[in-house]
Order: sequence, then C-alpha cells, then structure tokens
Amino acid sequence: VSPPVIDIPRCYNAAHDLIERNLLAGRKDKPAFIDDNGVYTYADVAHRTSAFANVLRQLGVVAEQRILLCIHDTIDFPTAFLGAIKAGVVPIAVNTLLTQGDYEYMLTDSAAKIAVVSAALLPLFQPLLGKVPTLERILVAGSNQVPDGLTPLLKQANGDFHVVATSSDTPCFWLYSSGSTGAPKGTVHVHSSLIQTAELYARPILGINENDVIFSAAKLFFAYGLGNGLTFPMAVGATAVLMAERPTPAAVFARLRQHQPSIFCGVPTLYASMLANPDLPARDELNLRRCISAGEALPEEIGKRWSKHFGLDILDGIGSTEMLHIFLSNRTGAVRHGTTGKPVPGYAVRLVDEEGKPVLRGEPGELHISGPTSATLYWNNREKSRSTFLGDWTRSGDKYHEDEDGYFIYAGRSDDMLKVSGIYVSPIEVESALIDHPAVLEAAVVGKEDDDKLIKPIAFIVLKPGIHASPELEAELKAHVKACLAPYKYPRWMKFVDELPKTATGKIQRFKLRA
Ligand code: 3SK
Repeated sequence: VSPPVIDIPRCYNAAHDLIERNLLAGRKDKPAFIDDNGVYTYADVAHRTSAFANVLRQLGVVAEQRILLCIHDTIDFPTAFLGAIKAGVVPIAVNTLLTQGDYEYMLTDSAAKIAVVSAALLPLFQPLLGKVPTLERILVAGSNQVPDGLTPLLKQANGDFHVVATSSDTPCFWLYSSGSTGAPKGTVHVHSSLIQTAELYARPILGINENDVIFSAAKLFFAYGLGNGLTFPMAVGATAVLMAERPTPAAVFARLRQHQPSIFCGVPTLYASMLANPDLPARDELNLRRCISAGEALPEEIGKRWSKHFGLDILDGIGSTEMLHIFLSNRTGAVRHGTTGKPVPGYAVRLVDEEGKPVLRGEPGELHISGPTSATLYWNNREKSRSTFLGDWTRSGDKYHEDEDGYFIYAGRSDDMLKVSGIYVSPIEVESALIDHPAVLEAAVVGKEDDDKLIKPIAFIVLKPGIHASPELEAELKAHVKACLAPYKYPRWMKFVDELPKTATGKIQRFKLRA
C-alpha cells in the first residue's frame, strides 16, 4: 500500500490549518468540542484561539517564546494550545499529575514566560512565580474568580487575530518525554507534524470522518490524547468529548452513555478495569464503531474479552512522544490479539541488535522508526538528541519481534528484558500469562537477584476485587505460568500489591519496581 501523499505548503501554521479547514467547509456551527461545561462550535474555537493569541500579545509574549500549559481536559486546553500556535508562540503541554519539583524543572528548562494552569493546580505553581526567574505570569484556566482567570482575559480580548507566519518546519509545540532514567526531555515538534498524524494514521486506520464523535480517556497533554482528542477530530471536522476528571471506569462509562461516541481511545489498564467493572455497559447500550489502545501492549486476553463483549476489536497500536502518534497498529478486519499489528503506511520500521545491525525475523530487536512526524530534538539535551534521533531513524527503546506474517509483538523495553539461565525472558510474556488467570487484574514482572546473584523474574500482582492473596493462590499462579510458558520463565517470587506504579499515560514504571 503506498503511503498517502500529504502536501504541506512551506508557509504553514498548524493551528490556522486545523481551524480554517472547518470554517471553509461550512462547519462553523458544528460542535468541535464538548466538555463538562458546554458545547463549543468551530466558530467558537476560532474566536477563542484568536482571543488567546491577543492575550499573549498584550502580555508581551512573542513568536518562538515558550508558554507552559498544565490544563485539565476542557475547552481551555485547545484554546491555549492553538491560540499560542496561531501567535507563533510555542506551547508546552505538560502532565497534570506531576510534582512541584517537576514543574520547576520544566519551567526552568524551557524558560517559559507564562504558565496557564487549571485552577486546582494553582497551589503547585504559585510558589514558582518568584523562584523561576523566567516565569513572569500565571494564567488560571477554568476560572472567573481571579484577575488572571482565563475566562475574563478572553472576554476582554479582541477575537480577530492575523496568524503569525510560520513554516512547516518551524518549531510548533513541545511535550516532555520521560525516559526510565534522567530528567524529562523537552521534545520539539514542528508545525507539519500534527496534520501528518491525522492523515497517516487517523484517516486511513481509524477511518475517522466528520460524522464521528471521538472520546479519548487518554488526556490531551499526552501525545496519544492530543492526537485523539484534538488533531484527529479537527482534521476531519468531527466532534471531541473532553473529560476533566481522572479516567476511572465510572467516569468513562458516564461519558460513553451520555455522549455516545463512535470512537473510543483508552490504554490497556483502563480497558482491563472497565471489563472487570460490574457496571460495564452492554453492547447495545453504546454506539461504538472503533476502539483503540496504546501506551503499552494490550494483553491478548483483554483484547479477546473486549471483542467478545462488544463484538468490536480494539485496535492496539504503539506510538511515542518522539513520533507524536501511532506508527504501528492493528487494522480492522485483520486484528491479531496480543500483537501491535503492522507498520502504518508512511512509516518504516526496523528491528536492530545492540550494535545497530538488523536482527533476523523472529529475533527480538530494538524498534527504530522512520517517518515524517519525528520530533527534531530534545531541548538542551544534545547527548540524548544524538542517541535518539539518528538521521532518518528514531530509536524507540522498545523491543519487538516480527512474526512470520509481519505482525509485531512487544517484548519489553530495551533495558527490561531478563536473561534467565542465559536465555532471554520477556517480562511481558510472563505478565500476559498471569493476566490470563481469572484472579489477576494486573501484573508486572522485573528481574531480581537470587542468592547466587543470578537474575530471576519476580512478579508484582494486583488481584481482582474480592480476591485475597494466600500461599495457595501463589502456588496456583506459579503453576499456571509454568503451564502456559516454558517453565523456566515462571516468577520465582510474587508480591501482592494494591496498585502498580505507573506514568500518567498508564505505562508501568518498572524501574520503580526494580528499586
Ligand atoms: O505510548 C504510546 O503508544 C503512544 C501512542 C501515541 C502517541 C504517543 C504515545 C506515547
């Protein structure tokens, strides 16, 4: 299949494109976003983003300067994100679940002049105002109450703005990428990348169109959520449902029932907890036509149970903050549960060994990706930029192997693989076997030294509600893994825990378990 050819003019502003294409198509009165407080048409989005661009101008923020956004999923996110881009200002969308120390680091690293933060997060940011010398002002999203509330500022600002000229290669926005080690890295994306993710992935793989209503439980500050909840609907004139609160099964069920989205985007942990919840909607209660998953590999068992319940396969895929969205994905009608599918046309992938040489098919190797949406660099981090962005190729740090039919199967992070008795064991494979057991909700496996200082697998297990840990259950789970996999792979120890440490995007933080 030849990749779609996407012609992006040299003189190009991403926000202007995403908004204007809808006004030109006659969608000014069509709902673009529905949040917990209201419905906003494409004309509202055009007006609000221009007003925000004018607010930035009044505050003396000029093109190429950075602003930091720490905003829950409400209309204020697209307003500030696209408004900044219209003004040529570079928004940095950050995770709303971090600590004050993390925000201090990001504000200092980026030298952002303004922070726009949700009212509930203000106490974390206020002490940084005198502390981070480059930070001049904090604007409060979702608030009418304070002088620097975004709502009054937008109301008094002019709603017309002449978009600042940028090129397709001009830095457009950043996201912070957290590796397993080291400080988070400011990942710089250019103007052409947003629309390319929609044209390469969302249109051909999801078949998204203007009749869709899309609901992403993954938040907008995450590259996965940004595509699902902002770029993709705006690229085709669809409607996005935004939810400010934490994506618990109850919160998600309420939005699914109320707004009847046609496309739902989640992460594996959420799918697992939705399936385990007694209030899971019945198949005919919803109007879903596509479900997607990313963030970590979707266990085969979860994929199968979802398909059985809803009569609809979850399209599991993988993307990265560096590549902006999904580059490897399952397709409707060709889903192979337990795999991440095949390369999305427009992207090339390769699997290489530790020396950078291609591995033989079937062997695990580190996944490298080539495609037009790669970030250009990590800010202030020449060393990590050089080791990640290798010319045409971008390293993912993920290990995969390719089966005989060309499906890619996740095999853990490059540094997560365990060598047990001289043989590689994928912790993911052991986790999938454990999750297959009816008592297990979630599992994470890492390496632990035994008495001989040899690495063996240890499993951290979250049991399903109502099930209690016992020596009998532990023995049963070990026997279960031995029965499912080569026996040497079974976890020598088990720890039953209430929850697993995870990033905001649902990835298990194995480094914390190792520690
Ligand atoms: O983690 C992923 O799979 C992912 C998917 C889409 C965009 C960004 C990311 C990190």
